[in-house]
Amino acid sequence: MSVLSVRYQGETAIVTLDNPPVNAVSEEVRKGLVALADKLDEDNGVAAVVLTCAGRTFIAGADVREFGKPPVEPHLPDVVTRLEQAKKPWVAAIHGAALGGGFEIAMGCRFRVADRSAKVGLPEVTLGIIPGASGTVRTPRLTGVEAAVELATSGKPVSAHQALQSGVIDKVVEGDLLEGAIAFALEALNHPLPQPVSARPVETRDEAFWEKAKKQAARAGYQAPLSALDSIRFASRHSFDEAMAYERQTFLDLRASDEAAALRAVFFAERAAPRPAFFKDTKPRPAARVGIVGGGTMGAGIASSCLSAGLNVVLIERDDEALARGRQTVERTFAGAIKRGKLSAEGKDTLMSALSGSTDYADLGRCDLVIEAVFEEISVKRDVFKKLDRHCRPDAILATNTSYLDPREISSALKDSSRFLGLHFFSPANVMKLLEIVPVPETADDVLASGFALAKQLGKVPVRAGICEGFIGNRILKRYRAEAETLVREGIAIADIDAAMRGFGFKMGPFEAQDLGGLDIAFLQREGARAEGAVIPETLGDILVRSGRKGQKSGGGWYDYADGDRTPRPSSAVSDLLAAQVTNGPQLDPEEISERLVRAMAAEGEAILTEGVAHSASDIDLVEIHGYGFPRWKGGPMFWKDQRLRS
Ligand code: T1G
Repeated sequence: MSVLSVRYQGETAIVTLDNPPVNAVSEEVRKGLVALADKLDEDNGVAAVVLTCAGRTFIAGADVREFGKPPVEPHLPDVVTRLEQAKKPWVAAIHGAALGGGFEIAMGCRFRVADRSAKVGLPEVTLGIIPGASGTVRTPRLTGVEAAVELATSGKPVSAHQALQSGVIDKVVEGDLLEGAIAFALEALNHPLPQPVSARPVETRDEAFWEKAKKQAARAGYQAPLSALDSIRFASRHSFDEAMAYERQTFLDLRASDEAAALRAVFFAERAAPRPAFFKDTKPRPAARVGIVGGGTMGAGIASSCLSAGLNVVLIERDDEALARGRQTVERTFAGAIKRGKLSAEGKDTLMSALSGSTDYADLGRCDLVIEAVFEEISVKRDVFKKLDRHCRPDAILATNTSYLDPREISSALKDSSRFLGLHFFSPANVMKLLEIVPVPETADDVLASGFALAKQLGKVPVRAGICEGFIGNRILKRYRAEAETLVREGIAIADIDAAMRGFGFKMGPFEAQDLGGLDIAFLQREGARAEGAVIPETLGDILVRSGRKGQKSGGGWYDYADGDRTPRPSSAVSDLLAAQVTNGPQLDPEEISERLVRAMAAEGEAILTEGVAHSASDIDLVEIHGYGFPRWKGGPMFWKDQRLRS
């Protein structure tokens, strides 16, 4: 059964692409489109062609699964040109999203119409490449250089309304899209056809424009956005054909790059994450009403995330004052979203109306799921779960947000641990995409499946983690920090280590990040374990905390901070405090430093895999990317290590 079909309505041919799940442009699609263009050109009964797609979206791009293979003719740029040179005007009827190659095909059509909820965009940079079929050449001719730069370097799609305003599409169709597209095509035949996009002029911009755009594109931290900008710049100063050749070569070079391979791996890992094989056919329990115990930073963040996903939330706190504080934190979160233009005032009111608060656990009686986010102390948590056992429905799922305690010590407080689950959110919980899902041995399959379903509802990236200290993410963080301290002991400067990790792609190095979060959190954990008899050698961080240096909050940690200033300044006081621990070994360059630290992360990842705490290396990479700021374009520590082995 061909993915392309054609039927006729009067003198309009309707070409339908049906290539689930997202009508990606595979070799078959490319060949089919060229064949249809040839056929319809010769059909005298056809005056216009409407290109539409079956399923939930227009063409979402070239088939990314083909990227690892050598390109096969007809190449997509040639398909786009073939449609553009068609004797009859083609009208692209866009619903869902026209992305990458899908947007380029639409630009090959003489006209583009879309329904009001459609989106169009050039997300190629998110895959470490640039458009390879005229996205950086036709777009500036269609919508101007500035809009083209924004589309191609940000990778962010625009709405149908924005696309209409910027001339990317010709009409937003109200009502039936296909009928609207056919009517548009027939009306267009009554007027001279506009020039094909490739024949339209492109404006040139001055150096200041390109310098400013370059600074912006460089902030992404990796190559593709800069290459997309460079290709548009080239297109604004050269002929169409020269620009097409330049874009194509850049595309092919980037497609073979390490960054593109890493971003492709992350793309597919993120899509596989919500549907792990281990519970393929298990039906999750519904979750419409969620209870949250504890309105502190984590509890309020989780509440905001649930409300934003359209869930009803019951927030429980020990007293009215604490409850009011929790509610205020949620309000502030949504007020911030209004400021950023992400939410309307009415939208906020609607979300807040789904939030109820109480100090009485009995008000959790109708909840499908309850998430505990109280102080990280075992006795406090066990008390909470004893109360939940008494007040919640027997089929309600009871979850803990613990990040360090053993979930089995919490679940054993329950009569029925099969309904228990660890749901480890990351702060700020309404922003961070990672959700570590930690079952205990008794956790029922449908309860585990419900954790993954909740992640999908909340737009989170779920990763199943086994039970060990720190699960996957915090365990690797501990190893990363320990290795960073070892480098300090070997005489490598704290600031050099942080600079090396920023150079690698992290927003912050390990020491400045710890100063932001506070050195005392990990210190208190170690002290707690030492008090229970664990033998834990004194860390450099311990030495600093014992001398009152807890990080930014105490005016100094690994760095000094001037009052009200968050700029980390190398500290002679720290050098003095740690002098006895430091031996002056060989200096390392930034690559050697980052290599050393990422290898340590990967080594801990290997141990985690061997112990079965993580199900796959890509799960570990998703944890590091979505929970700990590991640069996406490096693929995660496990992918990075394997790539190094391959090179
Ligand atoms: N190729 C192959 N498979 C794709 C795909 C693609 N482009 N896009 C999605 N899939 C698969 C995905 O792996 C998953 O598969 C299923 O579709 C549903 O995806 C020359 C070279 C379109 C917004 O970067 O952003 O064109 O896991 O879970 O949440 O210039 O998918 O079910 O087996 O994400 O509804 C540019 C990528 C390509 C768009 C839908 N295009 N896709 O989101 O579903 S490069 C993109 C998306 C290019 C040209 C260049 C999203 C979506 P499975 P999903 P969704």
